[in-house]
Amino acid sequence: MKIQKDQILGCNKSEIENHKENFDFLSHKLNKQGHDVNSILTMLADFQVAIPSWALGAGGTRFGRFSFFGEPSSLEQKIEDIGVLHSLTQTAGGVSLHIPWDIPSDYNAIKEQANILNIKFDAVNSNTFQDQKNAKETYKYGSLSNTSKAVREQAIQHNLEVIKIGDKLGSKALTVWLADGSCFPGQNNFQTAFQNTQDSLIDIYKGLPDDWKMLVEYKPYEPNFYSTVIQDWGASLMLANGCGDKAYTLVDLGHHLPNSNIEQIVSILQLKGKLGGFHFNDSKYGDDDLTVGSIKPYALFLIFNELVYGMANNPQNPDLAWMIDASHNVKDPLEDLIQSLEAIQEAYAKALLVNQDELKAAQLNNDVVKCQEIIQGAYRTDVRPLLENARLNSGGAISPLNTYRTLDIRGQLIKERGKNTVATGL
Ligand code: AOS
Ligand code: ZN
Ligand code: ZN
Repeated sequence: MKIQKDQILGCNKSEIENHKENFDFLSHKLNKQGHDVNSILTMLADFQVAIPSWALGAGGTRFGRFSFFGEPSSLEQKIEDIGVLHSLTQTAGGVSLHIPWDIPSDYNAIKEQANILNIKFDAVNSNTFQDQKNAKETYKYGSLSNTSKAVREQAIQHNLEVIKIGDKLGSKALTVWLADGSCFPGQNNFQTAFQNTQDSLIDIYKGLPDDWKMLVEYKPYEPNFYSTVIQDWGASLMLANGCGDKAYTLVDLGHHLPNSNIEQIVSILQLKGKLGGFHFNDSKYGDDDLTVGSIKPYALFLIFNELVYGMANNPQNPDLAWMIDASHNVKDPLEDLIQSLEAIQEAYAKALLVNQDELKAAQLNNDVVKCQEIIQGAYRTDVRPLLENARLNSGGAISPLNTYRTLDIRGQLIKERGKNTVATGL
């Protein structure tokens, strides 16, 4: 499955007149306000988000999984799907693999395929939350934090193996997310579990190539429901600091207790040069992994506002690894990812419209009302014509979703792969 350039051009034809009208109106208005529309368009075009291999099939819950037709069942097919997303949106320029779900059988072939599609291998994810076939030790009571040295050693070796696999593909980061924790008070000694985790991470860190990063993801609960070893950004930051300069905190939007001020967390981590990666999704209750921007788009914008500020003012913080971490049951996964990518670009574009000089002046005057007006003025702008234009300039679709449907991509995938496919992964 590959979308040809002229198929996209064909679909753009019916949208171009409308687009031009909306874009001219908006860019005229923004230029008058003193914005540099061209540089905003370049920034939008440069902003690339990695797609995780496990988001391309239907997700599931512990109550069941309803598969979606024409899902990818091999790594090649997953990359093919990301290729489709990338040609339409021009924003999905990366893939994030999960080992062992995505071990390549032929490294050169997979690299060449990704290269042709202009997709780079982003952070690789290790998996010590499931027991693997023929594994000697079990992760039932934890992996890097386990009281058994043999279990910890197995988990460390797995992470080192993941680094090796990623290295062969050109990845530059390892993401560590642990399910480690406890379900009942008294089950674990918090201090021992934390110390074991730190020591294990240091052992993994020693195997990190010089130009790699280690991203430590936190999460307050699930699958353990009393305590999680790396429960919050504080725990993650302590562990990263305990490892060294190449270790960073990774923020996943769904991994916070209700009403946490996530924008403040990302802001301070950037100030300290310790924000390494970011997982996008949305949620109403917990780690719901819903489509980005589907529940709390204003919160997403406020987070982007801090990210934009940090990217402009915190050279001490490295470039971030951006990834969509969403997965669910009810939508065509590719349509869902198109919606997520759109929501990300939309929040980013709005954040780029915040006039930082004016905001600073209003802050210094303690003009609280003006501060809010500036922030909300940017948020209320309909920036979609900017997104359309950025895509158009890079050869993408004015409307990725309409084009996806007009070209009947899902229908073609079903023809190629069959109806009752099951994706590998969760
Ligand atoms: C789990 O809740 C985390 O969000 C992980 O980043 C990720 O979803 C997991 O590693 C996928 O299997
Ligand atoms: Zn995540
Ligand atoms: Zn999660």
